[in-house]
Amino acid sequence: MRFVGVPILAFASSASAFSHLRSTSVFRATDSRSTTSLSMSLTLYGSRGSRSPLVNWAANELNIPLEAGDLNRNPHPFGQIPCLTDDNGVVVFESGAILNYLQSKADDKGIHGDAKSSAVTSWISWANASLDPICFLETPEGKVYDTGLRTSNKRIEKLNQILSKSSYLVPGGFSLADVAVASYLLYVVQFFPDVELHSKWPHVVRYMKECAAREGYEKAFGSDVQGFLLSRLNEMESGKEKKLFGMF
Ligand SMILES: N[C@@H](CCC(=O)N[C@@H](CS)C(=O)NCC(=O)O)C(=O)O
Repeated sequence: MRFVGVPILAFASSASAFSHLRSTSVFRATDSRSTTSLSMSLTLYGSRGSRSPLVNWAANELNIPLEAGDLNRNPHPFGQIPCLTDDNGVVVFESGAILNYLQSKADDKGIHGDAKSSAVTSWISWANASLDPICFLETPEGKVYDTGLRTSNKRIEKLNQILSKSSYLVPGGFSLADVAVASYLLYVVQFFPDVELHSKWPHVVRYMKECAAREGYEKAFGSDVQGFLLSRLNEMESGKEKKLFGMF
């Protein structure tokens, strides 16, 4: 989903333009006349002038009350809004994942039963909504012409920091969050084998290697793809330039 050309959101998506909102209090979301009964309270880190009101709208429609979070304590891994927490350790980021979470609460079932499943869902959404357009630059006709990983990028920089502290994205080990995120990163090396990632993001390269080395990856993509990727990622680690053409 792109918001290019919508002035208020374009303004809010700039990190520096956004910084003044951190001290601004956030409005309370819901009409509390007939609320969905929840055993915990939900906190939304968000602000007017961003896309977080779409979460408030969903909560209003479902009659789910939301507390306003202090933006200085926003736990979103990339510091963005919206982000939603509950008091059982659940953190959900990406607006689409938050809507899924709210719907599952209203239905009293669903994929967000605990902190791990909500984190996995959030990363899957992030991979699709945010990582994909960084990895693959498209013409207006939708043709991929290059990767955004040739230049510095603050999201990948943050991902590198996250992966410097933990092997995988969600505590507890490898999960579908890693399938979602590593798939895109590894496709970049398949399509653009000359790209160099290690000097900028060594922890991301370490992570890509561990994910690509998995048996499940080999079974899905084939041993030739796996072998090519591992050899190219090893070359990056040892500082070698890519001299030959890649797989495609
Ligand atoms: N795909 C994300 C996009 C989140 C996003 O770009 N949020 C903007 C506000 S609308 C933001 O936090 N910008 C500040 C930043 O990127 O540092 C979602 O749907 O939640």
